[in-house]
Amino acid sequence: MDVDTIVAQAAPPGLGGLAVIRLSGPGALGVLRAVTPGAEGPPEARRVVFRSIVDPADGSVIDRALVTYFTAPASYTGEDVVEISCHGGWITPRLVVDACVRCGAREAEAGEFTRRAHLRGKMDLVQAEAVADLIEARSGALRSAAVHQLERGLSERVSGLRDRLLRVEALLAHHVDFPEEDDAPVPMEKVLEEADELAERMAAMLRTAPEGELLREGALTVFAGRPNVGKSSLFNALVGEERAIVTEEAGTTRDALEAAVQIGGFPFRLVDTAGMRTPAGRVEELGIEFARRYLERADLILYCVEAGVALDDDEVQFLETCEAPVVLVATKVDRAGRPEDESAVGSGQPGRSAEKSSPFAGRLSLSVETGEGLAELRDMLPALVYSAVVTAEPGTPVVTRRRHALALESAAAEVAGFRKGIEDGLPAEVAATHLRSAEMALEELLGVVTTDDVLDVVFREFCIGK
Ligand SMILES: Nc1nc2c(ncn2[C@@H]2O[C@H](COP(=O)(O)OP(=O)(O)OP(=O)(O)O)[C@@H](O)[C@H]2O)c(=O)[nH]1
Ligand SMILES: [Mg+2]
Repeated sequence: MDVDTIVAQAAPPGLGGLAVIRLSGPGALGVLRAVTPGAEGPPEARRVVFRSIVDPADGSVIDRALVTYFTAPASYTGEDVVEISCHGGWITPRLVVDACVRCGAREAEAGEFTRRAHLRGKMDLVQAEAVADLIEARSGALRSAAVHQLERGLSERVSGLRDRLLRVEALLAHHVDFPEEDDAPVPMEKVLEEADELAERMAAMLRTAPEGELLREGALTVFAGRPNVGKSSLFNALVGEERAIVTEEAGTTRDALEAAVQIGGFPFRLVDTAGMRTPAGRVEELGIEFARRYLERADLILYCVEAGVALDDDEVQFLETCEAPVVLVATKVDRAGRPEDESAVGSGQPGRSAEKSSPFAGRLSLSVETGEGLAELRDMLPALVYSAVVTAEPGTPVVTRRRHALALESAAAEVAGFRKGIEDGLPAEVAATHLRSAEMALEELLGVVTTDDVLDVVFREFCIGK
């Protein structure tokens, strides 16, 4: 276990009324006393006291601050912790940290406080990851998934899976070798039934995984269509500011332009691209090439076409090759007749998903000029990308990390392996090794058993002071 005392600024450096400097480790109180030499006696635990923080190098006062002392194990890290709330800004917090270092503390590495909290049993690994997600969340959806995870929502589900696994093992044991006093052995069908239910629970959790990972990055949403149809105008409208240049000339956009936005609480990365046509020059050609590359990676495509104008054969052909779901957007509806009059794009109900036979995940008409249809588009987008998250039963934890998905996948594969083993006539004791491997995968996920490598990967992405 760590025995040294670490210190870091818990809020990012910069202008702000307050800064919090956190110390953790057995020497926390000693460091505090060294930087507050005038104070009488140690502060009472969990009571805020007012102290002058002194530079041990020359005895000068750095700042006057509020200090709280938390005794182990009732603290964030489970160690002795001191929190110093001093004035914010560029210099003062840094001087306080330096003073603590001079008095024997070591500057903390990224994520070290939370890592210690995990190692001292204050939170499991999944909760520790939630701390990072909560801090980094740029959308309401990731924030609420993180809070749920911090409150042990995911941990409890995973522990529940582990309990069920143990139950399958216990049933199996009774099947193989039932004690005299029991009425009869457990039939194998009963064991397999339980295993199947367990597998289904794992599958249900895994269903949110692809979308859960998107919550952390944002869904790549690419605007495409012929030049001049109004892609950049729509991009600007959704971003909420004039980011892309808009002109009446075809071929205005040359580069791909990206912006991160939140729509209905969900994160999207919008990408405006060059309009597709036979390029007029090298720059435009490159722009179109860029657009193609984005389209290949897209999670969602907004294909724009002017209201009243039919899609031509090239466009239909192009849309057939798109792997991502496509929303057909009829633009500039203020100029055209009503959507009912349109030949190509007006056949669906605006703002509603098209019927199943349609190649489009959705279609609607809008005008950036009048704002018509924009709210419908915003309403439509989250469900198109995040349907598993949106429709998941309330309380179902969202699997937001690759690490979780991999562990669940491997556990599910082991349960399937167990079933297959039994079907293939393997002795039950041999097939049962799959169940133990599944258990291991779940324990690794929770951090019941972890190697330093796993911890390094998890905590590497934390910021200093967490
Ligand atoms: N009346 C009306 N005009 C619009 C609307 N949306 C865009 N326009 C106009 O259509 C022209 C082209 O708009 P852009 O947003 O630059 O179109 P684009 O698809 O990005 O064009 P390129 O970048 O050249 O491919 C501009 O003159 C816009 O003002 C709309 O909803 N109504
Ligand atoms: Mg443009």
